[in-house]
Amino acid sequence: MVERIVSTFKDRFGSDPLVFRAPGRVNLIGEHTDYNNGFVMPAAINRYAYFAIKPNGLGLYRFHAADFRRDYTTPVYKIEPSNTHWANYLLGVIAQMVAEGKDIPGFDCVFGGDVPIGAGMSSSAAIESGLAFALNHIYGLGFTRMQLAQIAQRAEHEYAGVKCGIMDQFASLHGKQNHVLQLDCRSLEFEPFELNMDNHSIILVNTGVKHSLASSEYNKRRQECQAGVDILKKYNNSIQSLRDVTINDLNNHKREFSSKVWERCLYVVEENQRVVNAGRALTQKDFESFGKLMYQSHYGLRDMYEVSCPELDKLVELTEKLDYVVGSRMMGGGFGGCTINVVENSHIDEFTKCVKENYKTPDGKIPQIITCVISNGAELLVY
Ligand code: GAF
Repeated sequence: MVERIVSTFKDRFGSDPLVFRAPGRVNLIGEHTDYNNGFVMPAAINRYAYFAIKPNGLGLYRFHAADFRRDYTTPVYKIEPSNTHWANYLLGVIAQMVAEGKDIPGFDCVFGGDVPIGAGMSSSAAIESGLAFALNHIYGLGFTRMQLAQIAQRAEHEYAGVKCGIMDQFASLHGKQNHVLQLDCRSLEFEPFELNMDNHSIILVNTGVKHSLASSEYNKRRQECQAGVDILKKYNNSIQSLRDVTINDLNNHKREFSSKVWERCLYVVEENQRVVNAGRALTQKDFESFGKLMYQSHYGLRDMYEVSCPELDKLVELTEKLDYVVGSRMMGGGFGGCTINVVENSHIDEFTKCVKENYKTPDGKIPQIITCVISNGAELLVY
């Protein structure tokens, strides 16, 4: 991948670039909690967006998307959302840096990667975070990794139209080899803890579908959670987000909630508690309890938060009968993408065989099955 990006850069722009990469992520548990100021447990994985980049002194941003063989060029004074969908992830980052008062002179950039698109593994966050990290380095902008994550998150809000939380960009920038990151999305404090899964592995199965309502429903969930907070804060003005809400609060005011909003809020409050319990289970190497929490998370996402889909449900249901799978659930925003599974190492082949025999993607293919290696966050590469 690095060679391909560098040689494409040399062919197109005729000089030697610096090369950066930023990873995609998995999330062990804690879904749709980040934008509710709650807890998440992501980890960066060995799938990356790569960037070959160099200032050009021409007053132009010149991008080449190696995976689609497409170009996009714009003068530095004209940063605005584009009709070219992929360019928005990059332009959004520049726009946010400019909004922070930084001067971003023209540069050339070839990028590409191997984070599957639409699989819930944060290919877009890897692109935003990777460019943010690269620009911070080449122009000496002085942002911290957390500030870069916030810039990348705002880029997604403003230029991609998805009002995402901080989890994906955070994980792409802060990943640590063999560690999961337990993040408190309210204080932004986090603790990387070593993931010692003994004789288990984390395996993703890609449904091969991404339903088109993913981003509109995502933004709707955010609004529904806010609607719940607005009700509860009339009674307790210290409530700023669902993170500050207890199940008692919800029960006490249930009559004021529509049934949908109540279920959304209850899911989030319960999921936050699951992340805390899951952290404890993992440190005690109690994989059975951890697995149960994963299933509960999935059922909540399916029945109360309503962001799953038949393909994800089918893959999770398939594992319920397999005693060598300790836990399984949909991962990420939902409406397609991957399930995350914790599987005993001695049965990985059996698991793979079972999935292949019982699930086909909508175009009739065998689903992609990925064994995850937990990796470092965004970095400069020596090539
Ligand atoms: C997507 C978003 F980008 C994240 O911020 C997070 O909300 C996730 O969905 C759901 O947990 O990946």
